[in-house]
Amino acid sequence: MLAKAMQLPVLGPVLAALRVAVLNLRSVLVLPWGLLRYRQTQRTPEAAYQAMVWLFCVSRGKFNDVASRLLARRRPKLPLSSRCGVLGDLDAGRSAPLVERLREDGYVVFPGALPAEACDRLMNFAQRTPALVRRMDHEAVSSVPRKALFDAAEPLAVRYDYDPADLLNHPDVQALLADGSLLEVVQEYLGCEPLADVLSMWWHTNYHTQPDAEAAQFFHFDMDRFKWLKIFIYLTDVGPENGPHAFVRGSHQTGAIPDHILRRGYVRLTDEEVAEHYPAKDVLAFSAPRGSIILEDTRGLHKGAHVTGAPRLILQLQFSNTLFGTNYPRARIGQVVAPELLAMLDRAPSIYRQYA
Ligand SMILES: O=C(O)CCC(=O)C(=O)O
Repeated sequence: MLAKAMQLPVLGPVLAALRVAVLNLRSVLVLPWGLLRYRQTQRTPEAAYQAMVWLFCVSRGKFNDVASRLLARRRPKLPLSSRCGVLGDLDAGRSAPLVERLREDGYVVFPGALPAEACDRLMNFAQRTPALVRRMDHEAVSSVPRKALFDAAEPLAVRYDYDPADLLNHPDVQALLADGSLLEVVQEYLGCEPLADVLSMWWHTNYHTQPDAEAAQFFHFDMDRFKWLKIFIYLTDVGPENGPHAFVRGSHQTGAIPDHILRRGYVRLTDEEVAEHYPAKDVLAFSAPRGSIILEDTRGLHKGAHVTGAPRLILQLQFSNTLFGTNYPRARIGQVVAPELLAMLDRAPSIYRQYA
């Protein structure tokens, strides 16, 4: 009896280690199969996606680094014809310091980089296009429509999402997808020809009195691909009360998220949990005028802060080094109206293969 009791505390760690070993082995076996299936079908089997997330967590990011280096060898960077655009003229190596800051800090902010006219046109689009009403609170409210026009005076939900298919037809979105300065930074950061990936635009409102986990208002890391860069564009002025985007500086780096958080997998973290591990000076919230662009590696911890005042409208583009990972609903460009995108589709159609 005594001998049994003495063994019990040992058994816990042994079983845990055994479980980790089994999951490691399973992931290492499932992943190559998943990559093969992805090549055949352009869809990622769920088990293979879970294996990717697991391997990221147990290796504290090293697995993604190795996979990304291998991918970069297969798809070299493009010779871009223009490196000019919303971030300025990035010719002659001018992107290097930006990429260095992305590697070091995980983000770079360009205040007011998108011209006011483009912000106006996108706001106009948001005001006349029905968006998905996402109450997030799981209440069965049959009176709330699935899609509605956003009304700032009377929001029906904490979040409204625009359909990527609608966004893809907008001339300014098309121009941003083909923007020479964005493509330059993205491909230097990824180290390979980029792939246009998740495209979204959403309102965050003060509909809820508390932050909402499903609306990405708690800290979390993304893990949809091996490597990616997100481009957030504020389309409203954002101050502390409008749900500024928040990021933990440096948390995108390999090994920067502590083991005990990664062991919990893909979870939402409270501000207190984040404060336990990172100095306050590294927990940043970006108040900035409309048109501001934030480039960010959201492998690091980030969130949209809770909105207590006027709603925030944000546009998000993403470029990744593979589309293996989360399967997003397919969306297609209806008509190419931006000359910039027309030119890029001609030069490098593979960048846009998920949309074209
Ligand atoms: O709304 C925000 O600022 C956060 C967005 C976010 O968490 C994400 O895109 O993963």
